[in-house]
Amino acid sequence: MTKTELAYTGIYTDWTREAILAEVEKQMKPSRFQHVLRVEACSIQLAEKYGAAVEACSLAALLHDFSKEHDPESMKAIVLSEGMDSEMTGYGSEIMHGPVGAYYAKTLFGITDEAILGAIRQHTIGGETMTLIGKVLFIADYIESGRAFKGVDEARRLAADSLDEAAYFKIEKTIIHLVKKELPIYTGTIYVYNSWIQRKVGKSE
Ligand code: DGI
Ligand code: FE
Ligand code: FE
Repeated sequence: MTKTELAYTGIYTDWTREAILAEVEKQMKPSRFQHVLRVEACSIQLAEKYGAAVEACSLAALLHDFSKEHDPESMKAIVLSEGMDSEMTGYGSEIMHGPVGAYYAKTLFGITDEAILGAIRQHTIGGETMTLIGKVLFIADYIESGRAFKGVDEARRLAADSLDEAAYFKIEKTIIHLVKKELPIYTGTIYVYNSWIQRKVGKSE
């Protein structure tokens, strides 16, 4: 399936693909919009390989960074009024943009599919449990063709064999990266790391 064949209308949202792209493009600088399109392309490839719902993965990718460049004060207002974890407000837009992006996916784009909303919500830190759609977005955001950090080739190799191995790699490397940069780690990030490492250790016993 090519991207232009994706319609969405009536399946996940009444918005057309063109209208979604136009709205997303308005929210961010051109370089980030290009990142979004690359995440979508990578998500579609992973979805086809692992048997995930292609249109749902495409839609989650297009909307995943919707709020990334929004004013942190407006995001904070949504976090508090929606009863989300207020600790998220202490990390600028980094932690809030996933959950706030999911809020816009629901309220602005009318998406009710919990797998799509959860994928957007969890895309930065992952989750103790993730759906297939959630894992596809989590990995595609990390390995899309424009990413060039040390370790991305290893992540791409892992993703060719196992979404779980790639997800664990991202979770572990993100913690290491944050520690090296002396950045504060959100409690949710540590919680997700603990749940994945416990499962991994459990597996090898
Ligand atoms: O939005 P993107 O840049 O495409 O990617 P993303 O949503 O995965 O965001 C990645 C950023 O979030 C990256 O710079 C690391 C940061 N991040 C993830 N977990 C934490 C965090 N930053 C802090 N300070 N604490 C965290 O726990
Ligand atoms: Fe993001
Ligand atoms: Fe992203």
